[in-house]
Amino acid sequence: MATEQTFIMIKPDGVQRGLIGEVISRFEKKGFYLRAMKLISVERSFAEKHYADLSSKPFFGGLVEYIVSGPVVAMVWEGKQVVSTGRKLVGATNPLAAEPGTIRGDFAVDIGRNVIHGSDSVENARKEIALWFPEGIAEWKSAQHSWIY
Ligand code: RTP
Repeated sequence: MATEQTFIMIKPDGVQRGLIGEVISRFEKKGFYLRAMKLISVERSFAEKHYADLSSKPFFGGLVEYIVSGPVVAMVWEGKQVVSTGRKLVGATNPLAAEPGTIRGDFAVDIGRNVIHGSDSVENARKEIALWFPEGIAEWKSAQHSWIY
């Protein structure tokens, strides 16, 4: 099973509601490594680029408004199969359909305020990491690595 990287973003509602620590804690406790993180507000054009695949959807305008409505936490997490497993930790897009125990299942009710984003494929993770971290990511390895693998 390959070591992967995924892009995780705590959306503006998650930041405003004080869920940053909760999200980080869940990924850390699972055994994934935080490789990069920043709190930033993004421009409309940047949010449109991130969600370009959804530009034809009727909710696109509202989605972009939502993402630019406050700061977000952009993160890169690393580990075995972290892309698909990260999506499991995040939960279904519609929080009412998301299982309890997932982040959306535990902390959200509205699809338009669903707290968190997670890359849906290794290829999209690569693109999103390049978009959000054009400065690159510092090399390091956790001292706990051998206790998890
Ligand atoms: P994300 O990209 O944010 O991780 O979400 P996702 O893969 O689970 O879902 P996706 O279909 O890519 O949708 C992106 C975000 O758009 C908002 N959305 N609103 N019907 C609606 O009003 C609707 N559908 C989607 C959600 O914030 C979703 O996370």
